[in-house]
Amino acid sequence: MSSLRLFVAVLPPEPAVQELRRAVSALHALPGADRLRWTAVPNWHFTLAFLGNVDEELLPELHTRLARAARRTEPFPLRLHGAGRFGGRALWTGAAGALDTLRLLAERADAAARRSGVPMDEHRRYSPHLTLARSRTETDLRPFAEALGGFEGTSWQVGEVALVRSNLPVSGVSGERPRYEVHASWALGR
Ligand code: 2AM
Repeated sequence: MSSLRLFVAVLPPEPAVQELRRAVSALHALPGADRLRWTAVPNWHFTLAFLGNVDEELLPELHTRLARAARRTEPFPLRLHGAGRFGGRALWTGAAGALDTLRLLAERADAAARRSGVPMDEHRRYSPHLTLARSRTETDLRPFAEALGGFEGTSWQVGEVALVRSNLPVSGVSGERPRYEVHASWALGR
């Protein structure tokens, strides 16, 4: 049976992406920046739930349940905020604003996936972040996190949740990044 690699995400709107892009471009000049794998700007997102490979036959139920999760959640304010890192492996920007609602939406997306039959066995504790760069080896990311630490984006109203398909690179070309495409999206609230 064929399957799709999927995750549920909040996508920042273009003005927020451009603010972040300007802030991140300053990091590219720091020592060691060229040894990091920077995520592609059009791919920037906040993951709510990572589904992994989902059998195609589960999709109708998944769509119905995610639509319901979206409908039950009112639009909420969010902004890009500061920087952090997962050890020496990943650099990210965080979120501020109605984080309780973001978490609630993440829980609802997770529950929607489980109830649709997605095993959700790669579950991680939810920690809102937008990954900016990754490193294959343990790297000191502190200078990058410090340089971006004061970043505050303009708040926007999250009005939509997206189911995103991740197409992993098949070429084997080192450094090639996954391609993401929005598979479906639903408006929040009624
Ligand atoms: P990351 O940015 O921290 O790597 C697409 O891969 C998205 O799903 C990314 O945001 C990635 O988080 C997230 N992701 C990948 N594997 C995951 C997992 N096992 N659990 C939770 N999120 C995951």
